[in-house]
Amino acid sequence: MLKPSLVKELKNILGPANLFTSHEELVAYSYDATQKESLPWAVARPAAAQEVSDILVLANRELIPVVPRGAGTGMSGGSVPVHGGIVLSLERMNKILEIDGNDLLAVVEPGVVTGDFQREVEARGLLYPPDPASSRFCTMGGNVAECAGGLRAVKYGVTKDYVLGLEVVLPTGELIQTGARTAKSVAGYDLTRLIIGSEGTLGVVTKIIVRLLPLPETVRALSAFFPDIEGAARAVSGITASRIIPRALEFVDREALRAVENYLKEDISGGAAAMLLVEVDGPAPTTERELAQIEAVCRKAGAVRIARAETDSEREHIWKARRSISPALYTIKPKKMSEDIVVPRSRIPDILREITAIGQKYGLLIVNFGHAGDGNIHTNIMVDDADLPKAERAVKEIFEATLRLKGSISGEHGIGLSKAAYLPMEVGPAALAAMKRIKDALDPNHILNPGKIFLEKEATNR
Ligand code: 2HG
Ligand code: ZN
Repeated sequence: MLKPSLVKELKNILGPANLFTSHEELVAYSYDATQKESLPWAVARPAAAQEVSDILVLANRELIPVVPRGAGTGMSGGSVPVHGGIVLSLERMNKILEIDGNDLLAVVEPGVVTGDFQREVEARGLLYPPDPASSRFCTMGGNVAECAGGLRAVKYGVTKDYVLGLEVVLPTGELIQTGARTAKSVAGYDLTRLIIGSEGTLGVVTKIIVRLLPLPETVRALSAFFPDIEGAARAVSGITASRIIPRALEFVDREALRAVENYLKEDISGGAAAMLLVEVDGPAPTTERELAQIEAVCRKAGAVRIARAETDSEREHIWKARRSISPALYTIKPKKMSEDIVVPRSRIPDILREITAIGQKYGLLIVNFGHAGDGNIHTNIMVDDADLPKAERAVKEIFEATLRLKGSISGEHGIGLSKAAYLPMEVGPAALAAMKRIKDALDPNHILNPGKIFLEKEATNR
């Protein structure tokens, strides 16, 4: 609960309409896509960096937690206010400030919806490549906080590869500019990279300068269906072995296919056990040649059916099915533990074998899909409440297997609450201590997004 005097002070900063304190409003900002929830004491909706700064100064004075929030689509609990406090929703800071086709950059506020931004730049013949599966809802600020990856990372990289600079309010209230509007800049420590992926624990991003690319001349896609997951894995290796880098290379296993078919009430796969979705872009002769090569590789790997998307609407249809997997999985079980392990691409068959064995050992249904081209697999353990303890043990074993294969426990969703217990397994004590010293230096009172990334107690808060 906030003291009435603080409510008054916050209303003075924000204007009375932009501070929410009613129970219904607090519930609406209490959760993210992990289904974890915790009520904040208040929700602040600033319209400017100065308001963000004033709130952080007040929060430091009063030692109140502040939790930055985009659209709440996060997959690791990053925006869940586990210690209460103020949720700082950036939803009103939603302007595209500039799109510069000469310098190939854009400047946006954090609350801009990523998909809206992609459409705006595409209308000007430009491309913003990062493309999280939730692009219709997620925001650019949330993408920066988590260093979102998504569907096109295999060719184009992830959010950090497109951010040139940031405006950030530090936890203590100072406003800083990081990076520059240039293709290069090595002036001092790279604070841009430090803030990207820091999950709202080191600063509140109030402006983002991103790099753009020319829009590719053509985009072509196909789906390929396999009688087993091994065939799909062989095709993934075959495609990269033919020196083609598609802009998307996604795989979907049997359970995920069935879930999405039920959800969309449509037979997509004709009963296949695995599907690959492949998209290439570039000049027309190149994409035509690459598509034919990919078809040949898929056939050789055992594909039973290959369907080219001949029109833009067919292509959108394929991607709609892919983007629907995450919500569709809730038709199987009420809860899912969404992991986003990543292994060197060549180790995908090994990790899938290990995951199957772990699922069998614990009698758990584990669904796998995702960014095969990146080695980034969305391993979803489907559970009822009663399954949670054994699912937790299964997750630990999956992470151990991932690290043995020289992978990482999170490719794109971040550590947040879900993986805080496991971060030490990957980074070790010295790196963990260095990370904590950075946190202490920038946020001496630990008011900004407390309880995230670093474990506070033994339980994992899942
Ligand atoms: C995706 O690629 C998202 O669809 C969500 O990263 C993954 O639900 C998931 O596990
Ligand atoms: Zn993903």
